[in-house]
Formats: sequence, structure tokens, C-alpha cells
Amino acid sequence: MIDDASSILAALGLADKPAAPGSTAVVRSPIDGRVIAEVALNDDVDADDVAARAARAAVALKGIPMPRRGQMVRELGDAFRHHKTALGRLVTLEVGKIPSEAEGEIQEIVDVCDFACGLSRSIGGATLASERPQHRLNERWHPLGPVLCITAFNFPAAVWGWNAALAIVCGNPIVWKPSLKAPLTAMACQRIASEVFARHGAEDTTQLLMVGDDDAAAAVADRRYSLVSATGSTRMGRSVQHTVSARLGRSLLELGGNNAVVVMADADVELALRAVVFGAFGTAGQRCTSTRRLLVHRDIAHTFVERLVRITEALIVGDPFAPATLVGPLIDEDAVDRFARALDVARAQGGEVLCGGVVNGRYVRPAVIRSHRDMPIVKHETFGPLLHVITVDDVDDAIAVNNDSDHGLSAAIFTRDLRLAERFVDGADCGLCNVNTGTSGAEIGGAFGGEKDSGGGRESGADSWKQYMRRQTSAVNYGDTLPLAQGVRFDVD
Ligand code: UN1
Repeated sequence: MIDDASSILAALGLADKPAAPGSTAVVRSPIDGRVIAEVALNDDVDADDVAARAARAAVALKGIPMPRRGQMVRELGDAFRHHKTALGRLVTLEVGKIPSEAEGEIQEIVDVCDFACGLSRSIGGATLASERPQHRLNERWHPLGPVLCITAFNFPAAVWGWNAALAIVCGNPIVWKPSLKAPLTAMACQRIASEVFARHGAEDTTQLLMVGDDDAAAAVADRRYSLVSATGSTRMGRSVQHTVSARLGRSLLELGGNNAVVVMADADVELALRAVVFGAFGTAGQRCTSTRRLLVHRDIAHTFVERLVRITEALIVGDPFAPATLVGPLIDEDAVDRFARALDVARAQGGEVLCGGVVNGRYVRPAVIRSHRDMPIVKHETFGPLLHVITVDDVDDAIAVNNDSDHGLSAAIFTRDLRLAERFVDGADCGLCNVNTGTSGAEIGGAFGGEKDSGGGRESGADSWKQYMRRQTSAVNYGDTLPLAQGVRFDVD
């Protein structure tokens, strides 16, 4: 199936040979479970060296004017443009996304680099009126310091890209701890990035920290990292937050989601069907923004669900490199077990599995389950192609069910009625809330992230650059006297 694994790796300068002696991680392609590489892991001494280099790189980067850092990030974007196809193939090989989605992920890096380059000439602080005569108050933004970026397997490149482009423009080096389920994509991105930054004499602007999740704890606790930006499970996020808070550091968390699409009785059904199918089963349901709950109006529930099941049953599941495939494999056998278990639990709690189940190995058929709103499982995230269908009576009911989840990442409503749309957006407690388009596939221009167990962070877009900078208020006296604020007098002769 993937006889050209070696050529995909070679195109990006990666070897499929076993790594040198020492701890290694074996990388298997989810497509057929075959070992495609073995990568060397970092030990404690390496980890300390990486942090020390990052601290030195922070000093060097701060000395480079922001628009020049923007230029470096623009070149980074160009390099990713150039390698888009090759990187996309690697993402498909390593995590099983179909090529269109894999390339879309690389495009997301290109987009955020363009965005960050623009920011490099527009980031500024406010000038404020001072209560003291001949004084000016102004706000200045300084680089924060090294950023530790922890990413998950499902977006093995883009999430680092969001963080890296903004962090670097803001003057911070970035150390990337990728998921050991997808280290090759990280190695390829790092190779590309280090070439760009070496051209500018800014080595170590990006580095990799190749350690397992448990061994990342020491880096998370390391005060040399001013910001820990972590994407992954809520459990991981809680532990990161706990450790970083204890040292009064900053964290930026982008965790799971249990996202709902609401389809009202007046919805454009064709649009809604497409959005639900892509949202729930695209990326084999392995996005944090994947649609996990369909809240459909009682009046159209029967016909909508019938059509949805028909479309779902016709989806082509299989080798993601095959042109007709829309749903590739799950990342590993554990993910398949969790999916199978979720179907059993849903059945045990009174759900009716209308279609879907395990096929073989790492392949599953997307599942649609007729569920009840009070089944405990519908309140939890299952990372896979599984959709709970729940009927709702009206928009207020939809809001109530949508919000009855520990997560608050993304939601969407399909309706032609402006009033229903606005009421839903008003009432949904999620960080992202769409109208007549699905829950996943956010653009980099908007702040991305969610509430509650989704972590509260906002990555990419909008004004998220503020999280990568240290804010300073500066009072400047351009007069000849020293008036004190609040009218305080302290006369010394
Ligand atoms: C994730 O699943 O961790 O909005 C990120 C989306 C993508 C990013 C998802 N742009 O689905």
C-alpha cells in the first residue's frame, strides 16, 4: 500500500534507518501498521541543553527588530509553500489523513506565517492620557521568552505553525515537543525551519524536544519556558496548567471538544448534511473540532437522519492515498479500541447504533448513534468518527443541550431564520460558534479555542499575539518638575 514510504521520507531529508543507540521511538504508519522509521529520543541532558539554547536564542531574537523577524517568518511560510506537497504526503503516511486534508494542514502554516508577517508591522501599544502634566503613559510589548509547544498527533504540523509564527514574530524562540505518534512530520518541519533561521544567523529559533509525554513534565516545570502552549487531552491540559501555575508561569491550552451541530426545521438540508458529514467523519473524527453531537429538530429528525445514515454508509473508508477515500485509518489500535468501547457503552446506555463499527486493524466505519440527551456518554469526547443524534424541540432546547457538556470548543447552527441563528450564537457557551457552516475547519484569522474543559486558550489569529508578549506600562515625564500621581506631596529641599 505504501511502498514509497522511503521516498516520502527521503524527499524531506529523513531517513527510514534505525536511529543511533539510545532510547528510540518506533514510528508506524496507521495505514498498514508497518514500521516506517525509528527516531532517537532526547534524554535529560539533551532537554537541559535545549532549554539553555532557547534561553540564549531569546536574547538574540529580541535584538532583531520585529519587522525583520516578520521577514524571517515570511520566508518560513515560503519554505512551507515550497514543501507543501511533500509534507502533505508525510502527514498522510504518518497519521493517515487524506491528502487534501493533509495539505490543508500545511496551508494553515503558510497562512499563519503571512498573517504573522503582517502583524510584525502593526503590533503596537496604546498611548494613554496621564493625570500628571507633561507626562505620557504608554504601553509597550516585549518578547516573553522561550515558548514550549506541546502538540498532539492529529494536527502534527499546523498547531506548531500557529504557535511558531506568532511566537517568533513576537521575539520568542520555540521548543516543540511533538506527539511521539507523529515525530517524523515534526522532524521535517524542524529541518525546514532551521534552514530558514540559519540563513539569518538565528539558529535555535526553533528546536525539537523529542520526549514522551511523561518525560515532558520536567520541561513543563522548567522556569526557562515563559509560556507552555499545549494541545491535547483535557487530562494533559490539567496537569500542564497545574505545574505551570505552581511556578507562576503562563500556559495556553487548547484541549478537547464535544461539539454540536444544531439543525433547525427550516435549515438548508443539503448544506447541513454536507457539513455534518465532514465535521463528524472528516479526519476520521480526530479533530478537536470534530462534530460529535447532532441536535436535530424533532420535525425533520426522521428524514434527516435517514439521509445522513445513507451518506455515511456510502463513505469510502480505507487507504488515504487512494483517490476516492474520504475516511482514513484511526491513529492506532488503542484509538480503535476506544471507538469500539464507546459503541458498546452507548448501546448499554440505551443508544441505537444506526451504522458503523470496527472494520479491521485500524479501520472503522463511521458511526451514527440515536442517543438520548441524558446518556452519560454523550457528554464526553470520543476521539473518533462517532456521532450522537439527539432530537431537540426548539432553539432554547438546542442551547441547553449544547451547553450540557464539560467542553465548550465549537458549535454550529443550520437555519434560514436570522433570529434563531443569533439566539443560538448568543446562548452557546463555546469559543467558536458558526452559522450555516460546520464545527471544524476554522481559519487562522480568528481566535481559536474554547471554554471549560476545552482549556480557555486562544491560539492563532486575532490578538492572540498578546499571549506571546510581556506587557509593560511606561510613564514618561517630559516636564521639568516631578508631580506625583494621586496628588501625593513629598517635598524634599
Ligand atoms: C485541532 O483539532 O486540534 O478548525 C485543531 C479546525 C482546524 C484546527 C483543529 N483548523 O478544525
